[in-house]
Amino acid sequence: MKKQLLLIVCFTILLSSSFTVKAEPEDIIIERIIQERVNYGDVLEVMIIATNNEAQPVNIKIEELITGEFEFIEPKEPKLRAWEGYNVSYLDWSVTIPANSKETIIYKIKPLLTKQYALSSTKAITENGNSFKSMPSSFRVFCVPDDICDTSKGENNVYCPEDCSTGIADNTCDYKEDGRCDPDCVPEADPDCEAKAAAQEAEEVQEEERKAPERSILIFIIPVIVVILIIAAIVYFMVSRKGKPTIKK
Ligand SMILES: [Ca+2]
Ligand SMILES: [Ca+2]
Repeated sequence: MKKQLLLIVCFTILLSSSFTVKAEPEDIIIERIIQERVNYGDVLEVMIIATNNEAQPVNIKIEELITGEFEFIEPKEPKLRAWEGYNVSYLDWSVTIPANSKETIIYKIKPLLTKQYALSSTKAITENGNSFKSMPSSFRVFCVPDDICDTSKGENNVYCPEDCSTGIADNTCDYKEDGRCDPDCVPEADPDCEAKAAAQEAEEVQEEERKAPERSILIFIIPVIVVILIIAAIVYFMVSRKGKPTIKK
């Protein structure tokens, strides 16, 4: 009986120790810190903080997918991975974080468009296979006004109203009633396009009505000309037959 009890105690200790080795979600915390507002042309500094709350060091691989319009500043080049026919840019780091301490990673990228960007979660995986991730982040790149609406910088009426007025071709339908039919909108999306389409339709109807009498005259004249031509052909045929000399036997 004593032997059995000893075995159960040993098994329980072994089982609980195997669980304590495994990192629980609260043992490793991954955070990403970025500025939420940057100006066009600015370099964005991204800080990843990995916190190890375990009583022992942990080896961890951190990975950051960076999709979108960016220039890599530090490091200069991302790594590339094929994914569903595309090359996806990413950065990764392998770090050992001592017990109850933090590790900070910094990288720098330059956003190439004036718009709202979103970054997916930073992912981390320990050598035991436990995975962790940060919250996703977003930030906005503000335009630096220069009186030129430059769509190659992503400027449009939404993200750069200082340079881009409503109703212009800026790859954004702005839906506004400003007397200009936005070429980026489907006709029903912009009230000005609807008005323009209605005016165009009315003009087409007027044009049709103007052409209608001309068409009815043509409908009358063409058959008359055809009949005259047929009669002329018959007369010509008969006259030409009469004019032929007859041979007497
Ligand atoms: Ca501009
Ligand atoms: Ca537009």
